Amino acid sequence: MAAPPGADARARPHSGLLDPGARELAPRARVAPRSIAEDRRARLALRAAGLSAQERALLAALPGGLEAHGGELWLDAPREALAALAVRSRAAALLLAAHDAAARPRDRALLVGVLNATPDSFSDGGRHADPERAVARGEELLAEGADELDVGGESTRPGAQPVPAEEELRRVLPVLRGLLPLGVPLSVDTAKAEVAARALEAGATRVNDVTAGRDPEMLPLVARAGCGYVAMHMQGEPRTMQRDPRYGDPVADVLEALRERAAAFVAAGGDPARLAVDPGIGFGKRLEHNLELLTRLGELRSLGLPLYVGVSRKSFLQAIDRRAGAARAADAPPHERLGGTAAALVACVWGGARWLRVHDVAVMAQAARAAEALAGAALPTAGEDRQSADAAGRPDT
Ligand code: HH2
Repeated sequence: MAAPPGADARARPHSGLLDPGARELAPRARVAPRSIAEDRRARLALRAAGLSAQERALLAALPGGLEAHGGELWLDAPREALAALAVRSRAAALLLAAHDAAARPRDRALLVGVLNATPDSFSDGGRHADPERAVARGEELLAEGADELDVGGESTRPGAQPVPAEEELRRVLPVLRGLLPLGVPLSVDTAKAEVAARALEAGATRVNDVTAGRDPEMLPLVARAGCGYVAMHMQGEPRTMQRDPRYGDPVADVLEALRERAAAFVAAGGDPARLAVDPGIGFGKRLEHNLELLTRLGELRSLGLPLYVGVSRKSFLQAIDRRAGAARAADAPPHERLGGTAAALVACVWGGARWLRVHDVAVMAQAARAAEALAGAALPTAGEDRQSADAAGRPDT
């Protein structure tokens, strides 16, 4: 059996369990980073007293199985095996929840403010086409609590036509230069290496690429520059991507595509510590694909890379309203999709997203903080749990 839960120096204490049952059963869940990134094993210390003989036999039969240590049992099993068992065993389902909650990052999610210097973006097209107005909007986003600003000069909305590099540069460079004195990290939302190179010279420190490196010059460029890079998944291209997107299992397919792009980034000489991956909500995806990705976001963390997600104001939120027969909400323009965006953001936070790309920073910062608190509030840290167990006079095992 591998090192006991909690004995691994790299292990982190858990936080954010949602189900008190899981907390009862596995009060000392630990997830070592390598167990997420590499072997995906669930290593948990659990209370023997919380298990029936039947449940104990089921768990003991898992590869790796159970080992008794004093009054505790240590489980060390592949997460997938635990997930398969969770279908028919409540204890396994609770342990799975404990593992997944422990696998969530403890750092707060960071907010990326969207700044589109375009005439045709789906929700704010034309509003910041003038560089002065775009910079003023950037200042507002910063005041609202943005941790980074993402400046784009080409819309990627469904049906959008590509824009020549010179035009994209004409749109983004003055905005980046105007924002530089604010001292906030800047990213450029572009799929063109030429635009990325000039934007980096102008002060951007990250490239947000919705094509994850389809321009053959992009990955070598970002590797040479040593800048941050967001590799986003998109099926097809913006002009046609929503015509008939298809997947086997959208989560497995997106995971494999992102794994391949991450490997290409590293092969080009990129530093994995500068890489984030994005499932590309709404990019060549139907409503059910988007929902599947958002509700199973945590599975993408098996790549061991920070997740970057954009749900803000997107049309899948309108599709949800349409499906629910909420005619009034379904007719709302994108900038009124605040409630849907906030709800989707909760799923992102609970799924472990590190970066949240949003238009409405103040409201979404509030939603993100609340989502974090709600996840954490249901589960004190291991130390607090021990204290509360002691205070209640309950045995600790
Ligand atoms: N979504 C949009 C644009 N860029 N980048 C990443 N990494 N993830 C996203 O989900 C994402 C993105 C679309 O939103 P917006 O920029 O508001 O619209 P438009 O492309 O029409 O300018």
